[in-house]
Amino acid sequence: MRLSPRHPRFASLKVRRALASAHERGLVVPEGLIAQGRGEAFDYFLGERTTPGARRAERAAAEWLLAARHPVVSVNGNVAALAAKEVARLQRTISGLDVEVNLFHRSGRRALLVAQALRTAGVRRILGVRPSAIIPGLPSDRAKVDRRGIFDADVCLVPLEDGDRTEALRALGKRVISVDLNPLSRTSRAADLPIVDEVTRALDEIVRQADRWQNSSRTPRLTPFDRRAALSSALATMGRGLTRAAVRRPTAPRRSRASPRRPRGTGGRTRRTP
Ligand code: PTJ
Repeated sequence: MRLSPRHPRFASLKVRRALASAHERGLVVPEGLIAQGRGEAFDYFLGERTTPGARRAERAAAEWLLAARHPVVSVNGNVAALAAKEVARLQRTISGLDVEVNLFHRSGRRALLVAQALRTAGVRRILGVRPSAIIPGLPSDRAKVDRRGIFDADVCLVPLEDGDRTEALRALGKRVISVDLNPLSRTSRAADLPIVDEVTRALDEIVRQADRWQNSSRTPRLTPFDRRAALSSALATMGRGLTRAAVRRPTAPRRSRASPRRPRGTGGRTRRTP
C-alpha cells in the first residue's frame, strides 16, 4: 500500500510502517509493536510535541551527559528501528558517550541486527553484542551488559526501558535518565531524570541542548533534577489536553450527497454535543 503524504496521519503511518518492516527483519519483537502503540496513545495526550517540561528535562539530560565521567546510552530493538540516526548524532555530540546494545528479548541474532542498524546509521564502537558482565538481582536478559559500557557507566540514558533495570542500575549507584512517553510507568517513576517525550524528539533536543552547552562558557555539572515536578508537569499537560478535548465540540458530520436524509428525531436540526 502506498502512503500518501496528504494523509493527515502520514508521519505516524510512516513510523508504523518502518517499525512493521523492522519487525519483519527481526530487529523489533512483536512486543515492540505493542509498546509503540502504548507510546502513541500517551503522545496523543501530550499533543504529539515536546512540552516545556520535557524540554527542561532534555536540557538537564544534556548537562548530565556532558558532565558524566562515563556516559552510556542503552539501545534496544525499538530504539534502533526508530532512532539509530539520532543515537549516532548524540554520540558525535557527547564526547566519550558509549552506545550499548541491550535487549529484553535477547538473542545473538537480534543483538547483531541492532548493532548493524546502529553501524549503518554512523555509530562507532558498539558495545553489548557479547555481554561480559551481569547486573545483580535482575531476572531478565537486560541484566547482561558490557563491562566496559553500562557496567562501568556513571550516567545511563535508557530509552524505552523497563522499571526493573532502572531500579537495578540505581541500586548500583548510577544516575539513570529515562525516555518514556508514559509518566506513570515504573521506569519514569524510578529514573533520576525522567524525560516524558517521544524518543526521536527527545534525542534531537538533547543534541541541540548539548551543542548550546558546548558553545557556552559554563561548565556542565550533575545538577540536582526535580523528577517529581517533571512527572507532575507531564501529567498536568495530559490532563489539560484531555479536558480541552472533552469540552470541545466535535465537528458536525458532513451530509453525504447520496443520502441527504435528515437525522431522525431531531426535527431536522443537527444534534450537537454540548
Ligand atoms: O528490543 P527489546 O527486546 O529490548 O524490547 C523492547 C521493548 C520496547 C519491547 C521492551 O523494552 C518493552 O517491552 O518495553 P515496555 O515495557 O513495553 O515499555 C516501553 C515504554 O516505552 C512504554 O512505557 C511506552 O509508553 C514507551 N514508548 C513506546 N514507544 C515510545 C515510547 N516512549 C518514547 N518514544 C516512543 N516512540
